[in-house]
Amino acid sequence: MIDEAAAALGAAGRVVVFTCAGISAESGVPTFRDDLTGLWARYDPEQLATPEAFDTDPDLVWGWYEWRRARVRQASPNAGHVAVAAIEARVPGSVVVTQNVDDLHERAGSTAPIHLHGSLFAPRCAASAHPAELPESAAASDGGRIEPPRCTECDALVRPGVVWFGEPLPEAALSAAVDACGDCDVLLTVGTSGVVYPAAALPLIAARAGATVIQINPDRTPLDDVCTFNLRGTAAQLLPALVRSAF
Ligand code: BV8
Repeated sequence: MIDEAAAALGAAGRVVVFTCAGISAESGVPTFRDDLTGLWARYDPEQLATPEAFDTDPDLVWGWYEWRRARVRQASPNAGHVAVAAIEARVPGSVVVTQNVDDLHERAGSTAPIHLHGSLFAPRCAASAHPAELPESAAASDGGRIEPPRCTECDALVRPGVVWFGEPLPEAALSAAVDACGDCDVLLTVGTSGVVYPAAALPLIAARAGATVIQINPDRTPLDDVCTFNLRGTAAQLLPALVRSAF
């Protein structure tokens, strides 16, 4: 099956690579399905990643994002991220769309991945959305609660530059992603559980537009029936093999 999928990828003029938490798992960045560890073990990520949680306990939520930022800083892109950058190099005009808030695609050489859910490296004022400076060092360990910095303009709290549950996605990013998916020959979906919307609808948009949809995931997901090829395995194993066979 990987050779058939590779043939479709090799023949494609317009490719969308849609990546999610699974592609960063082999870099040591926990997915949302993985249980949180240490101090965070007793929290549900979907509870912490909400405006309500930040209103209730900003130090807890800021501490959690600083802990995640420290983990990403310590991590390195894996062969999956590198293969995505290789696809971009081989297929001009290909688009990388990610749900991830880490910067591993950029560190692997991807030019301008579309971050649907924001970034750990773009804090902003919680009141005016004015961009804010990142504190010097991210919390080194399970630092727990950390008081968020204050906005230099209006002294309001600074919040992480991510999209929380219940918040709308950045319009420009979402419409660029929807347009690219509605007009591609091949969409590669890598390491998503396919449950978080509206992002999870993107492979469906591509399939309905007649694209070949290739899924890479060690497990079954709700996207299986939408996909032309379901490749069971990990991103760092299968993406390089797919690229080698396609180009
Ligand atoms: C909104 C940033 C409206 C923050 C994130 C329709 C139906 C049902 C619910 C909804 C719906 N529409 C909206 C909702 C509500 C909600 C939602 O989808 N809830 C879900 C949980 C049911 N959506 C929202 O709230 C969205 N906003 O709808 O706003 C609105 C509109 C106008 C005005 C006001 C409001 C916002 C959603 C974005 C939330 N922010 N992240 C942060 O990171 O802290 S989501 C976050 O979780 C990630 O970004 C990612 O998107 C998601 C995790 O999903 P995955 O990436 O798929 O990862 P997961 O851990 O789930 O799975 C990992 C997969 O990888 C597994 O399948 C595993 O098998 C695989 N894997 C593991 N290892 C590997 C691997 N694969 C390959 N290789 C490996 N090595």
